[in-house]
Amino acid sequence: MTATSSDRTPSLTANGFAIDRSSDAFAELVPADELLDDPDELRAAMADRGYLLFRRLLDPDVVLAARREILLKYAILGEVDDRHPVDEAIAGDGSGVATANLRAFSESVRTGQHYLAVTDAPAVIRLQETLLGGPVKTFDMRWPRFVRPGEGCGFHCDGPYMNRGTDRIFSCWIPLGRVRREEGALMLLENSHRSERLHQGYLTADADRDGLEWLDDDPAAVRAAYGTRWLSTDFEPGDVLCFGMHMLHGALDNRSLNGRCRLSSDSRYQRMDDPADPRWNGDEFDGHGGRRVFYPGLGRWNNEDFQDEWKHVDERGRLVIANDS
Ligand SMILES: O=C(O)CCC(=O)C(=O)O
Repeated sequence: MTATSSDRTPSLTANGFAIDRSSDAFAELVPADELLDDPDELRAAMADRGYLLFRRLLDPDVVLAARREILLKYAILGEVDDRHPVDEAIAGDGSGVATANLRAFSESVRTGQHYLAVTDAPAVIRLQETLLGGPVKTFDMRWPRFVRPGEGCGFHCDGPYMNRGTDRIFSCWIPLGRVRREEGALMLLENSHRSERLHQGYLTADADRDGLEWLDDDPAAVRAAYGTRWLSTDFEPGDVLCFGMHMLHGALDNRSLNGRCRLSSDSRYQRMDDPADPRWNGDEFDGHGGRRVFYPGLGRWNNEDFQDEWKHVDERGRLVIANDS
């Protein structure tokens, strides 16, 4: 029997749950490239769809330089197997993670010059200025994300994590290299930005004060409760996905068959004249507090105490990980 193309399409999961790919449950994100030069249409589309996807908003070479800069650092930890070309991001044994200074590592990754050239690219800043109607700043914290095969991300909105200053903020999810659906692409829940249930409950919370965990991990249950269809796509270097604080999202699991890790970035933008969330802005911002560093993955805790993304370290920056992961 010959294989059909659907036989060869890997199945998609999120948090280990199969994704229903029927047309009323799952669809493609719609690009907004043709709106880029029309500020009113752009703002209207953001209000209507809750997201804007741009293909090749960024120069792919700038993105790929950031990719290489970051993957070389992960290769030092053994997280990338450099018996393959480093740019392929094939997962290594991570043998250096336990003994490395992850505080220094994490800062080095998120302050790399090639990485900053992506998050703060003129095209991204112009887009944000159009959406926000004035001069903008990038949050001082940036979230470069390395996602190993088998890993994903629980469902949440960004609001409760970012909204102590204002909720006039947009997130940009930027693939740092190709990210096919089955390699862990971001997924947004269509129309969730209008969900009254979210607005009356979850979106009034402050993630730290209220000890939020992931909202849920079951994509079908979340879809039924808060939106219409899950939306995702295959991403290429140069693409940018922008969405607001009320959009419910998560990620498809990275199910790469050849061990490819997913590399992407989250960055946030707000008007300069709006108050900034002190968790992520200022000379010595303190994130979720305590002695921890942004180092996503390595286990699943339903994000209790932010552990899926933030890892406790000792005074020398060495990983201190809970035994029950
Ligand atoms: O890239 C991911 O897996 C999740 C990113 C995300 O949802 C976020 O940072 O808010």
